[in-house]
Amino acid sequence: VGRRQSLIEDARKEREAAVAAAESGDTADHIVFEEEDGKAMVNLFFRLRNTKNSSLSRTLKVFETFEAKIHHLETRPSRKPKDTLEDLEYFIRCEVHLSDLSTLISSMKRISEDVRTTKEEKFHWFPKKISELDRCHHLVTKFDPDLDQDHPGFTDPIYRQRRKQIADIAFSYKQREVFSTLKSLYPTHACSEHLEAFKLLERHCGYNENAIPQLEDVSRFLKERSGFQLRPVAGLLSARDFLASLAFRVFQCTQYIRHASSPMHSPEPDCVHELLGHVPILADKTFAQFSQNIGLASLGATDEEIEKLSTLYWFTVEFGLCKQGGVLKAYGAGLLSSYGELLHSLSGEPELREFEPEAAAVQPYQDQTFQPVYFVSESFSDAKKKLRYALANIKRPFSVKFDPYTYSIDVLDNP
Ligand code: HBI
Ligand code: NLE
Ligand code: FE
Repeated sequence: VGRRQSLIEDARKEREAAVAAAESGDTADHIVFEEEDGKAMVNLFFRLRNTKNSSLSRTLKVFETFEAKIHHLETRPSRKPKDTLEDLEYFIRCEVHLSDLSTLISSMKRISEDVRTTKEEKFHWFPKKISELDRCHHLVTKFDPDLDQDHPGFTDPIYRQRRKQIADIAFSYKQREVFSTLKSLYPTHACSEHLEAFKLLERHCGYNENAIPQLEDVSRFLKERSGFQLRPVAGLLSARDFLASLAFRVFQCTQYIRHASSPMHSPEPDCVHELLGHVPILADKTFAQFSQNIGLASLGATDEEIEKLSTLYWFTVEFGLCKQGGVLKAYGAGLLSSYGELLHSLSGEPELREFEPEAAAVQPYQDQTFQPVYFVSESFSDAKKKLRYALANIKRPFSVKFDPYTYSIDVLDNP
């Protein structure tokens, strides 16, 4: 109890010193910490008169706007001689990005009085990398149709709504960091088939960090290389439907992109996953055949078999590893589209097993986070051979054959 008491006492003294420093506008020791990501802990002191225009909720909106995380807030009656007991002084300790700090302070000065901070910047934050332009988004609100009564669109709610939508898109624009981050890992982590196709996609299909290529262009490329084509799909399909399309060498491609808050891992497929993970590998003829074989085996299969086939698909097409020149590489699309899991899979930490279709088909898997187990194939042809044996064991009262001339499935009754 004694120790706890003295910790509380220390914390109180520290806070009082911070309030006093903020109050006097003392600019010594102003940044308590500045992390790599450009955030700083800031003490702010201000006064709110008890009038209609100044309210704490309005003030807190400012903090919300700049995503300043409030760690501590305290109030006391104002000490100004003319103020009443209802006029309050505030002390706020918050974490804010340095690029937002000066705008936060000037906004505060507009709606409250006596704003002082221990963090007056010595020099202004400025962007040092092109991606930091994402933080240079502070608007001059002078002509904002929502705020300026003289704006020609002020009385037109539909116009203002449209402007807001356009503004939201601009605010959430992030430089496409996923592409360049993943690309930097491929030379050491991706199998040679992926690397080769990726180069061609950069050269011929507009793969680059500033744009998402068109489905049509990528589909044309794939069709020339391996006969696979792409078609758009709105989200995660049932395993049965998804596998059926593989039988026709059709790959269903999602059209949306992962949420910007988690660029390095998405639990569901998105266009990053399809374009950087699946497409390059699907350009390989052996792998294309492997994928189509799983698809053909799924046609008319029982629910139990579909479950096994999709697990098999999971540990090969999505999360497969292979050996190349004695070195482990990734060929699974779920690895090649996730920076985090790509590193994890080859880190030596997870368990690795030799690829055996029977074992892989019943191995429990993770679709929320990284896999604890990966299967390693000797090569695509080896995996294809093993798969063929395993698929031959699935008994159906009919057999199927894909006719590449008519793009249709021939069904043959088994005697
Ligand atoms: N649906 N759209 C889409 N994309 C996939 O990659 C996908 C799917 N449904 C199921 C699935 N993948 C696999 O996990 C297996 O169940 C076949
Ligand atoms: N985890 C993968 C990624 O982040 O790209 C997607 C997996 C889809 C099965
Ligand atoms: Fe996938």
